[in-house]
Amino acid sequence: DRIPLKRALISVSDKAGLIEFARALSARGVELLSTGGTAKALREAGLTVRDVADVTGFPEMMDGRVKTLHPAVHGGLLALRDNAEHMAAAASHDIGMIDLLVVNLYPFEETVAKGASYDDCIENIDIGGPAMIRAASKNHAFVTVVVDVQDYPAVLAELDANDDATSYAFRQRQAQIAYARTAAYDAAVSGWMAQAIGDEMPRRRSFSGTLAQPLRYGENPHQAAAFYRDGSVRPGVATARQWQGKELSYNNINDTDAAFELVAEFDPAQGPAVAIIKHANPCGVARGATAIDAYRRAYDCDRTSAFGGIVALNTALDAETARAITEIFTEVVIAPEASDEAREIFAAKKNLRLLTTGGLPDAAAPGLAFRQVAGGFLVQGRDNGHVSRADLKVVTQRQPTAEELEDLLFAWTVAKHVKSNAIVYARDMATVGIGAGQMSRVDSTRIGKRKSEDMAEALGLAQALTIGSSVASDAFFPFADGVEALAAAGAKAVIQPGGSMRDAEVIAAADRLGLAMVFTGQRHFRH
Ligand code: 93A
Repeated sequence: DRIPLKRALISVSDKAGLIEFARALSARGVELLSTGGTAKALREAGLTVRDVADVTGFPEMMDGRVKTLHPAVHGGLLALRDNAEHMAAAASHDIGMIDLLVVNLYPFEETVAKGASYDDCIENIDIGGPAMIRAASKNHAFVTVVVDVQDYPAVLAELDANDDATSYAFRQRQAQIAYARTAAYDAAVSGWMAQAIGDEMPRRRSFSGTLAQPLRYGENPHQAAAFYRDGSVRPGVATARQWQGKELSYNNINDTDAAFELVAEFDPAQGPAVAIIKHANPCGVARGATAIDAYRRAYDCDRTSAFGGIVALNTALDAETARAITEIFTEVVIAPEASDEAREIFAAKKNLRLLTTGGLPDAAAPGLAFRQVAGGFLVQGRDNGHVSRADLKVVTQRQPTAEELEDLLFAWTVAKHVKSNAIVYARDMATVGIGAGQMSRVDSTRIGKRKSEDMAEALGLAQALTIGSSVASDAFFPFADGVEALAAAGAKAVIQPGGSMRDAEVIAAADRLGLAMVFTGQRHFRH
């Protein structure tokens, strides 16, 4: 199964590492064929190379749209070397065999990412490259294919280990990688077109990603895992720069994402916001006059749970906030930026990971969210829902005060990022009690209250901060008991979608208990 490499076709857009690789091939006696730009680069480096145009007998034409789409190329890639008819056909048409194909495609994804025009994106859809990659991969019994600059050293190592030949196992693995690349490429084109058409959920599309990082393990140590990128340039955990600390784990990535997406809801122009996340749920969120103020108030929601948590900021991390964060064990901190001084403070904490993103993602942007089920996966538009003051409908006799309204909207925004059933108590733009992930809404109500009572005791407060608070519920109250439980916790104002069959009973209970209640008309389940 060892196939010696005699002839290589190299056609690459990304010319990184090209010269060294081609020189190493040439030194092993491999004849080089190349397309225009690649051939030029190789010649300039003093290498001997034959033009593909010379092999096909056709010049590259139509702005390069047609350069390698020719039987002299595809016959050389597809012919079965052990099939007499194939070899006779090749001989009669003077088609030489190609043993190694090195292609990296027109940078379609990068062109889209930099916001190029529609026509520019179209022109960057590679046709000849994928055609050759698919041909060479199909014929991996005889042909070696390379689609990634990172694989050049592995090819040379393989040749060194096999007397300038490649093994079947190597070629098969390269073909598998190559098909992953062409599939991802076409998925990117289709996804971009869906976006251009403005169809968020087209009936027929495919999904794909490229490996960002193999992970040590998954949610648990016995699960294999990897992190894939979807090509989006959205500032966040996938595109962040990590300054220090060991590699992020599967759970870290998941929690860091939850933290950053939550703080991105809050416009930094209206002041800093901080979220502390544990197990994908917030255990404290606050806005503040300063970052450290927001951090301390978020921390005071549930100090116990904040230990070993993940902290996200919607503004730059400054030195004093960094110092405060290091007072307890924190796994990850993510922020748009971090000052030099803040980074120095963190440098002493070897286990703390610091990520900066360069900006905040747009919480209102469209996008897709996935969930796996047995036999398939569910796809939906990401929850980019938002309500503002004008959307709210007061349904009780008592109107919420201006402060209550602010806290209601704040709590509502946090509740969107809490697993259902979600109950979020807030005061002065800080959460003071969060009930998450319960099967009964009343239980979430009670948990938020109890946590607030525990904190009041720990902080030596006269009473729990849920007393006088404003509360958000991610979905409607099916019965009046939830509202009664909120009143028992001392809440004064409630925000919820409304729409229950028993809305009238729920509103009557709120009126009887002196609560102000507003409906949003929008639900934020998060399961
Ligand atoms: O426009 S194409 O789809 N038509 C082709 O026939 C073709 N053959 C190779 N683009 C084609 N390529 C691509 O050209 C390769 O995939 C590679 O990305 C690029 C290399 O061009 P150059 O050698 O001129 O820099």
